[in-house]
Amino acid sequence: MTASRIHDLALIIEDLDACGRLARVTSEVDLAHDLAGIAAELEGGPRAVLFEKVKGHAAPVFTGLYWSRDVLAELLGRPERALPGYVAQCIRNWQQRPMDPVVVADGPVREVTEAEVDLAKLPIPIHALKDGGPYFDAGVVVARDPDTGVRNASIQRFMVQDRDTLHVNIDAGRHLELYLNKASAKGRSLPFTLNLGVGPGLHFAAATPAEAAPADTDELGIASEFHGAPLELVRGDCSDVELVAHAMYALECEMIPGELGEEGPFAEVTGYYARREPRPVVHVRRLHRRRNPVFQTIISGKEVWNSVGLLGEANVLALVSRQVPGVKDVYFTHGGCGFYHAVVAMQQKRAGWSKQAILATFAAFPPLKMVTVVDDDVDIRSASDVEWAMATRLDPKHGIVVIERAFGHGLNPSFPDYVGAKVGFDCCRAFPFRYEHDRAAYKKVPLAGVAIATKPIVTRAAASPAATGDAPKASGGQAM
Ligand SMILES: Cc1cc2nc3c(=O)[nH]c(=O)nc-3n(C[C@H](O)[C@H](O)[C@H](O)COP(=O)(O)O)c2cc1C
Ligand SMILES: [Mn+2]
Repeated sequence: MTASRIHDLALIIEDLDACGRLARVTSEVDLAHDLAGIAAELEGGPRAVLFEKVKGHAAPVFTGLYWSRDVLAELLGRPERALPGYVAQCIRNWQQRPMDPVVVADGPVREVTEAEVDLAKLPIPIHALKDGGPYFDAGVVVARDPDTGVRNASIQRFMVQDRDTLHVNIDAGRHLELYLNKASAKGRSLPFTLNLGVGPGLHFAAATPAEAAPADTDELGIASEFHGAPLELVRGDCSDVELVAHAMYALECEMIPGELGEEGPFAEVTGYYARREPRPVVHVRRLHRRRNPVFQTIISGKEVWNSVGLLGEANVLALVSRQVPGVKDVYFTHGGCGFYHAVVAMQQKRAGWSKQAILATFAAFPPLKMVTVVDDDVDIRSASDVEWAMATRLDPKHGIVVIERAFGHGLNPSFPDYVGAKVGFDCCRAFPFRYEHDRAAYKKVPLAGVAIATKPIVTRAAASPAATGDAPKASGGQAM
């Protein structure tokens, strides 16, 4: 897939289909729970999914673009393990010489402007069983700093309240919160656009953490870097905030400071429901769309772990490898929700630097709760390999760092009101290295040239499911 096509979700879907990376669900599906239920079964598989027939709607629903790093690697034309380094490089390029977006005269997102806003016309799914309603959870918010006019991009979840009202969750410390507070101080409302159905360049730009993209920079330029060309915007009708020219839908919205409405529950990236609480109200003033739009949704889980997680990894790698010589690679584990547990690989150069790596990693990404540092002979993407380092190299008396009452991520139930304890595990060999910590290794022998004879495996009665009383699992439908 070429960089010049990843700015447009319609082209991405075409390309995924052409290389066998798209599953089409052709049965009719209900937006309430069924669509997400099917997506949850297919989550993490080798294909993204297009729900072609959605009950009561003409537009299809697309999901799964980020749930497999293999698909992402294919999309970005890079080996999977090179992704954090590639993303870090794009962000570094942008920091050094930003390629600002351009405003163009027209774009696909303005093919249709609805005479009146009616969100019931959009195929917005209800995901988990206890979710408070249908949600936009994959749209990119573009807003302007009320003081400086600098643009910001972010992703927030929006619960649909009625035909033209949303309630939004803005986590503490987000730039959108800062902008809303600034608008409030000026006694003004905050206009923004919500752009639905975009490619990974813009999605990543929006998910770039504040530590890499401070509030005084236009982080839309990060998308330009991924695309290899300036991101295209078009003017809206209601304010000076632009729409993303190649989005599927763009909603022109307004928040009036102080206006709150109940939002939640929502099945979150943590595997828990986010609580229902009063959160900012959003008025949708205008709705633009393509003539044939596709609605993108993300079920909280692997897709977020691979997008927020990948951006977090890239940023930690960029910052920490500069601060602590010897840091080679970073992985945000899926068990850690892509947010809370970083595993860092390093080649130790001096005693004590593995502890420095723990401190620098926590500083580089505030939502982290756990940091595990291992030597670079450990596969940081393998939970059992990391456990091996912990089981054989961690000195529990001196290698565990606990930081109490630190700022963390409010969605994590062990951080009530964003405050909790963090823990770092130094699972590196004692430095300088001693013989007993040398990892045993075998000669790498390619099996291609080795003749191996086998017989089919025969399962004896005692090991078969029938003998243990477990019924074999029914296998309906086509395997993905
Ligand atoms: C799919 C997805 C959903 C997200 N949902 C929210 C959300 O509901 N609220 C929020 O504050 N951040 C959410 N985030 C994280 C922010 O978008 C992300 O941290 C971003 O960097 C914030 O931008 P800012 O640094 O400009 O504030 C989400 C991220 C992704 C990828
Ligand atoms: Mn920002």
